Amino acid sequence: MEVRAAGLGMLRVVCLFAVFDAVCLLDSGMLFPRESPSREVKELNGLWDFRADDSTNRNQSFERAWYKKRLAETGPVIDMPVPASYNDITQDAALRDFIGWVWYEREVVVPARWISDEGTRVVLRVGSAHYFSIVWVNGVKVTQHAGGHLPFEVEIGSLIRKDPTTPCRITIAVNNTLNLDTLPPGKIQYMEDRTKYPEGFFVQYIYFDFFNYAGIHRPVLLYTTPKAYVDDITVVTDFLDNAGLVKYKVSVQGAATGTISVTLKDKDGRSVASSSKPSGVLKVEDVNLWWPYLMHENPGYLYSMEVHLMATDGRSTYEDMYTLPVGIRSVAVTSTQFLINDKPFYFHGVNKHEDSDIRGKGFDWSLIVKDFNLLKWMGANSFRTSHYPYAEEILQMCDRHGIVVIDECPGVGIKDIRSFGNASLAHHLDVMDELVRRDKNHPSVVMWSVANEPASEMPPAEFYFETLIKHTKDLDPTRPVTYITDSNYARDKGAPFVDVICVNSYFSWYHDSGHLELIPLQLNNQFENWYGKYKKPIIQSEYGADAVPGLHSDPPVMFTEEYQNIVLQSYHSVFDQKRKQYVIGELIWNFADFMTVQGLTRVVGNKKGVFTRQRQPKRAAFILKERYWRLANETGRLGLPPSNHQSHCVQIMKND
Ligand code: GCB
Repeated sequence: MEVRAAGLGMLRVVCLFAVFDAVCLLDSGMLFPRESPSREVKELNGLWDFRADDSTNRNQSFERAWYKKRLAETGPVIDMPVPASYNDITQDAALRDFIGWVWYEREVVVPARWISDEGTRVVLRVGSAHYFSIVWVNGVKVTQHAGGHLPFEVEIGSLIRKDPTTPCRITIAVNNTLNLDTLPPGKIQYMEDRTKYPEGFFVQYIYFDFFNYAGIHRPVLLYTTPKAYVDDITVVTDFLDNAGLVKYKVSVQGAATGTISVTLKDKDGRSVASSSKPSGVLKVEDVNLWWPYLMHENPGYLYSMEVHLMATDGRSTYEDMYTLPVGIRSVAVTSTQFLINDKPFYFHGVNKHEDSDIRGKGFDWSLIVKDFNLLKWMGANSFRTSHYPYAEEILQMCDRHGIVVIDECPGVGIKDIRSFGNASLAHHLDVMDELVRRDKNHPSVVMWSVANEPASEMPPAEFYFETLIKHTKDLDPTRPVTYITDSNYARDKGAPFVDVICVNSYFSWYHDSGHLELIPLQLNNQFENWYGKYKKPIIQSEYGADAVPGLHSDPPVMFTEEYQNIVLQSYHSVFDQKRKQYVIGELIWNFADFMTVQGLTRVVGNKKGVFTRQRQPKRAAFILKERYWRLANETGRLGLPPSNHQSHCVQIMKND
């Protein structure tokens, strides 16, 4: 490891840790549910009863209180898998395009011991449900949540103990309606012209380019903790010479007094540091830093922080254990560089979506693992969670594989001036609270993105983004903050507040369609203008072109694979000049084709993927693969060849 001037390094560590308490501002935790000797997890994934409220006023389900009885007693129900979007599960176009309340219900057998043991908390957790959710247990409302991409949970132990003989009936109503204050924003319009539209006909306008999939998208589970429990852990890491430093804080709920022990273990289970205080700094000699994929021969190194609590509430003693994976690394930004562990990091990666056939935005391990295999195959070292927070399990994969993440909140499509008002801003601040609380401990997350392509030239954008970015930095002063712009450098109102300029542009596609020859000139000017004005490092956060797989033409025309390739290559030649100066990354739009609303510019979805929606490569995937491995060799200090494994084992179909 490079030895830094001791004075300077120490100063940075002191500064970093001085601001640490800010990361602990939020009063309750949202630790990922993990099993431990003191905690059990019961997944409620599988088939739930499902019914959409398609009444004309979209409110009959509440008028008739569907939550009070079994859903099947209110009318016909169908099987609905959880997690999954409901839209593409049936053959019914009305359900695919449904706007309003849908109802999910499931009866759960709760282990008797969870019920009989008063010292056990039983927590119901929903990984995410899009967009607004209300939850009842045995007909009693227990919680509600606004926002489609972050988890919410509620303790239900006392409720299920009231009548231990009845099964635990969980009802979740989910509404995908978007309005000007939701994130993302949308607008409902009722059509009044009776010569064209029947009574009650309305449309949901959205200002973003992906299908507004809805339903319960991530796992639902019950988990237990003891009555006194580890509620939250915050870690901030750095290093000095070859010692790793882990500043931590453990918060406890349910007991006024207790003892805590914290042990940091390496990959082999050896204790490398420990403490008996609820907060402090753990020092790790000969540290294995967390490095990005292709930047080090041992990327994604994770320690395990085992937190052990013994607490008493006066009557009983409780013991809780929680283990948090910890990656030790630093992040910093200069006017021309993005530094991870003090080394320049170049983002060569992708933008993604949570999107696939049939399951829509539903969580699916097979898809996740396939995507990681594709990312690693193509030599991608990073992605942006365009345009909303992804499942936490995906971030855990990033931690383990060393894939660097720009973590984006669902602030996509803020285009209407009314979406810059106080109510929208207040909700946006809340969503950032939830996002930082959930993702603050992931080493893979190196930057927050608070929005995508807002109308940042509108006058209220200045106050809006100043407030939002300052708030995010107050929550987490250890990571840079950005938003993604497509605005002109001279008109953009939020850029003074970001740490890194992230620009989307589609030269020769949305502007000067067909004129590939203009890309170098326009892209060069884009970079020079932004850097000239702001002197901040720049990421090309989106670029690309639609290609219908198998469509060919030479000379290239739009929508062919050849056209997509020339767009990519023309951008790359400019990136290669500018990355020697201040361009710190390039993220292709998009990793894979994805579904959108129907419209004149979309042929069964957005086709800018370098993979198809079924994850088969277009020609562009090979161009990126060749480039990313070359970049890894140049910028990642590894000298790795692209792996071209040939399989020697084939399956042969016998015809005779
Ligand atoms: C963008 C948006 C992204 C779209 C993309 C496109 O600028 O950020 O959501 O899908 O362009 O293909 O139009």
